[in-house]
Amino acid sequence: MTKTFPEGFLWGGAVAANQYEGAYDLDGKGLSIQDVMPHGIMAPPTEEPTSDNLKLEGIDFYHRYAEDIALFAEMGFKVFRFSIAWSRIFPQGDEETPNEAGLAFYDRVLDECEKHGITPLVTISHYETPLHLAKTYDGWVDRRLIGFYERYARTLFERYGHRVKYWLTFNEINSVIHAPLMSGGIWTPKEKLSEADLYQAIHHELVASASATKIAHEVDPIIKVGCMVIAMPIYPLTPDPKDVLKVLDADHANLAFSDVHVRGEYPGYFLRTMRDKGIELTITDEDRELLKHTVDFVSFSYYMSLCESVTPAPVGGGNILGGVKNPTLPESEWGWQIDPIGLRVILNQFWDRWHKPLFIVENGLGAKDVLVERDGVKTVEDDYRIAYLRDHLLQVREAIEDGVELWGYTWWGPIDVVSASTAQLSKRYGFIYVDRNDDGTGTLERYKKKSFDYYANVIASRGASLDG
Ligand code: BGP
Repeated sequence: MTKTFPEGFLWGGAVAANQYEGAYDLDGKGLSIQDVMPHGIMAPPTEEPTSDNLKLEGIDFYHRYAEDIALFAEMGFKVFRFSIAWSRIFPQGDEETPNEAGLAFYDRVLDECEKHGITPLVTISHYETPLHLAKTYDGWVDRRLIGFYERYARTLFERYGHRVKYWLTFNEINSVIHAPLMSGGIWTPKEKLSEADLYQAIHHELVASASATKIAHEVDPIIKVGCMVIAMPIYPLTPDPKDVLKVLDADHANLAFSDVHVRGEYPGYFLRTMRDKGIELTITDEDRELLKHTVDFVSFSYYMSLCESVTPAPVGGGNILGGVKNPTLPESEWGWQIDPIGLRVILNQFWDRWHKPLFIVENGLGAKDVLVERDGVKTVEDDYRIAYLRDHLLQVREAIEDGVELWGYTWWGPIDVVSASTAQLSKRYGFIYVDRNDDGTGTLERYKKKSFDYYANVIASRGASLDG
């Protein structure tokens, strides 16, 4: 029997401003932390923007948005997830009034989405804290960031709330433990950052997220606000109960964020961690009240699973979170282990844990593509990407059969963008190839890959073509 996805399922793709917009200093935009991170998350930032930073120009979506959104529409996208660059709206982050030219740009993007009947899904903060907030306040370590973020979020809801129903507060909020600068705008180098400051920053982000949820619902009750986390099933490497316990600890470290977002208070295991670490968080009564404004849905990125073990074992490659390599799984050219079944596992776990609607807002394969010519047309024969997409969607379909309430699926990087972790363009995810190379050369021309038609067919058949 052919199984299809539900009617109204939101199929689409996801991107982030700093990885594709370019125009880093146009129309009043201020600098963001990404403008001084030319070499990815592990490398220290530079003093000034440098010409080897591919994000400064990105793939020039800022000027080519109409053409790109038309291509998404051609694939049949129902939803387009993008982020707003905070430093386009508040160039320094702490101003009283927003930059009108920045706001107008996103009006134009939304116009194009509406023209094609594509529902926008907007991330308010996706790894692009204004640089001034990072340098002057040490990012989210400073409580004043809550107020700046509230002003920014309110500005967005008031301006776009009538045309944007779905919002995400922070991209992969649980990554801040591992990537304090990229995720928390924390300028203090990771090795010098105290755990007390890190957890206080986390608390500030969680309060800001809840406060934005409250504001959104006040501005327009129809708005749906979601949290966004890295989802990572963690398996014990062996049946040793100590390995299982290690998995529990690792799960808790990841899930604390979404537990607070969904339950409106800190879970007991998190408070215990604070006690064990000797950290006394500053939590006001007002903070506690704000945290009760819980999210409408839980969204997440899924790229891989990992293992945990108490005995030393080879380290897993990966998307920000650490862990042990799974000896049973293949991996991408960047060492990210490929585990479609893990997606079904995590969908079920999340649904069972919270009974909140879920949204897969990132999933994809970063690979080296080779542009070839077929019948006089340039393309990429990316069968590996098609296989990845098919295998994951088949598991998503199973999870829906299991009873999981899932609103949609946005493939990460439907068009090639600059990588978040390595800042390369050669780590390509797109169904659309962009002619730009790691050395900055290239015409920026767009070409459809083989996966372009494949995804279009999947969407048109509501997943029935996956069996073909
Ligand atoms: C997630 C980020 C995205 C995106 C993706 C792929 O962690 O939210 O911004 O980039 O991973 O990662 P990368 O670009 O490092 O391959």
